[in-house]
Amino acid sequence: MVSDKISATQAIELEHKYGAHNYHPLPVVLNRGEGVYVWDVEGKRYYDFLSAYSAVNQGHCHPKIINALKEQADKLTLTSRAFYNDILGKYEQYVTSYFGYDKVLPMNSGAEAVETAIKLCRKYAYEVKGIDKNKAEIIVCKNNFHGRTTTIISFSNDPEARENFGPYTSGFIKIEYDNLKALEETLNSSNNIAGFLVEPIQGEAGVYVPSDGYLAKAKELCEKHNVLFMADEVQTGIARTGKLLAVQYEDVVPDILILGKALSGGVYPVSAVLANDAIMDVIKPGQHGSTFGGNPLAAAVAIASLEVIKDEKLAENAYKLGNLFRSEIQKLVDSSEFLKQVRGKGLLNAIVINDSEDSSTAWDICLKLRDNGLLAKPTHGNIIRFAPPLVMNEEQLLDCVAIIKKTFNEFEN
Ligand code: IF1
Repeated sequence: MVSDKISATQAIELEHKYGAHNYHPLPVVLNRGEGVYVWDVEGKRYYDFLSAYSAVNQGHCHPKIINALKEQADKLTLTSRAFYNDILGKYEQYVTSYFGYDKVLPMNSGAEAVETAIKLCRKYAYEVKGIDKNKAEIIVCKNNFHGRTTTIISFSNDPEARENFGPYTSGFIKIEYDNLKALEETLNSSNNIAGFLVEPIQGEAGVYVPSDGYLAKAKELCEKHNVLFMADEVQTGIARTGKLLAVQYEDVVPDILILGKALSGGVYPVSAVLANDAIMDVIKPGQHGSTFGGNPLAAAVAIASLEVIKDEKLAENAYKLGNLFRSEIQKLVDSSEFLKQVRGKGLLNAIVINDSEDSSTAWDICLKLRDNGLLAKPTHGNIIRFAPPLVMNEEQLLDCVAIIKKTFNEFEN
């Protein structure tokens, strides 16, 4: 049954009838992926410019990662953490030395990793810093996106993400993103601040890159106030923005680093929280965990995924192609009334259309891009995110720029 062929219409109808309506996908039904390409059920090929929200940085079905998955799947998939297994420790050693931390706490989804960071930060605040019980506060930024759990949406300001999901978790202070004065004032306003949780680039907000120096100065302010700096690199991490981590543009070393998505090359849900012993050691047996966190399949897949990033110099490639993409699109922006701006870092970019935020223009453009062989998704009515797999080459990127150019031209006239 699983292997039976179905048409695009059937596939869409099945999802619509039997699946919760918590998404509004672009109408395209995919059944194969390889590198920068995906194919629909009719065999039409597309450039993937979403990369599953930056999870597929290493390209679809990377042979090295798939082999690691298959080999491990034949041997051992899950032990739970009730027992040891022979690969988790190797992965922990690999990932901690890769990112330069003493310890890792393995989880599965990005949201779980963010939850883990919040719990770790609070526990450290009570047990090491000495904040009074239940008084700890964490500073977060407006327009953040950190996931979908009840606690995380408690500090979102997106009405869709929040409405009618209350009561909400308390203990969070929202400040403006990219505003050091707001951070400093909030840090000065209370002795109960435990941490600052921030995305190095705000993805969902529309690929909003903060001012140069913001992250470095924010880290400095946190240090001064003995407040943990927590970087959510779930989307920006693992070479997406042209460095292994986006915080490396400003030589910032977060106290707590949160990773997910491309940690597995999009092959399997793998997330992680990294910290040094002084922080991580506050978590003792029984205090946090997950049945699947750190399972053997995840460990094997994550090692292979991180090796691919280094072996294929994907951060360097994302840096180079990102500059090319923005300079090519900037030419379009300069010559068009229809386009407002291109912004981003590495291969995490957005094009802002000259229309209102609640317009359907970005959606309509994405439908046309699809017809022209390129898949992207709007982040707002007038913003489209462009984030291809990092294994793209220059020729392919220029081909994509031509598709984008042709599509925009169809709209202008
Ligand atoms: C969806 C956006 C991307 C994230 C950051 C944690 C998580 C995410 C910085 C949670 C997840 C996703 C999930 C995806 C849409 C999406 C997204 F549009 F909302 F902003 F990537 F661009 N921190 N981001 O970006 O990770 O629990 O999902 O593994 O469908 O909701 P998760």
